[in-house]
Amino acid sequence: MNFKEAAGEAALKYVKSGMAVGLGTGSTTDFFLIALGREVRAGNLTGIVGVPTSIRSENRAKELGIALTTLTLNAVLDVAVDGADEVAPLEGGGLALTKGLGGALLREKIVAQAAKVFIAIADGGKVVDRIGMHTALPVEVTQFEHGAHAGFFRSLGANAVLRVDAAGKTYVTDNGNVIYDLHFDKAVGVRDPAELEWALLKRAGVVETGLFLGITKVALIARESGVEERTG
Ligand code: A5P
Repeated sequence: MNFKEAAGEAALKYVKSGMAVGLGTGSTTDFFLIALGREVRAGNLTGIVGVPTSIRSENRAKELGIALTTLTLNAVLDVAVDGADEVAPLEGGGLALTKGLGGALLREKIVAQAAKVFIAIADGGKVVDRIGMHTALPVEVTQFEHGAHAGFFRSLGANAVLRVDAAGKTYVTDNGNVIYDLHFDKAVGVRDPAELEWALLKRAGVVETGLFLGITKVALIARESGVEERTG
């Protein structure tokens, strides 16, 4: 079993029959979806309904036999499970995540905020001292005049790169927006993620950031030595 699979399997113990479950996006979460689908089909978990965080996860859940619902019908989820691109301690307590390399950050945050318990699953390679030390921070912005943000992102200390798809075309999210990946100095990372998030969110045109601050109740980190549980 690889680390992503170990993390995905470990999240299963937080799911009980009758729960409404947020279904994340990404290669680690895919192992959780496979495990959840397996238990549902075997009849070990009954009455499970899921809210997917992307069209990709929606299709995957359908393939795996996981029934779906919406936040309109189930405004509060019992639990949500999702991957992360970075996991770091937050100054003052709690956990900070970077998310969105898979492009689903907006729906992921909507679903995470709707969950009583949000669980992040990752392999040990995602653990950092500070956000921004390992990966870029994805920021979803409206297509309208998105080029206008370049100077703003620079003023925040970031080298911002408009995301493109494999064919080199501008990447468009499930919500019809585009993504800028903000690269900070990896040696330093982001000293104050809360301040950065606030600066980004108050800018018109910025729809959401990949910063998940203080949302995570438990991070399941899989390594050679086993799956570590970090509480947020
Ligand atoms: C999707 O938009 C992301 O937030 C993913 O959850 C995150 O990128 C982790 O993906 P992997 O599990 O594929 O590394």
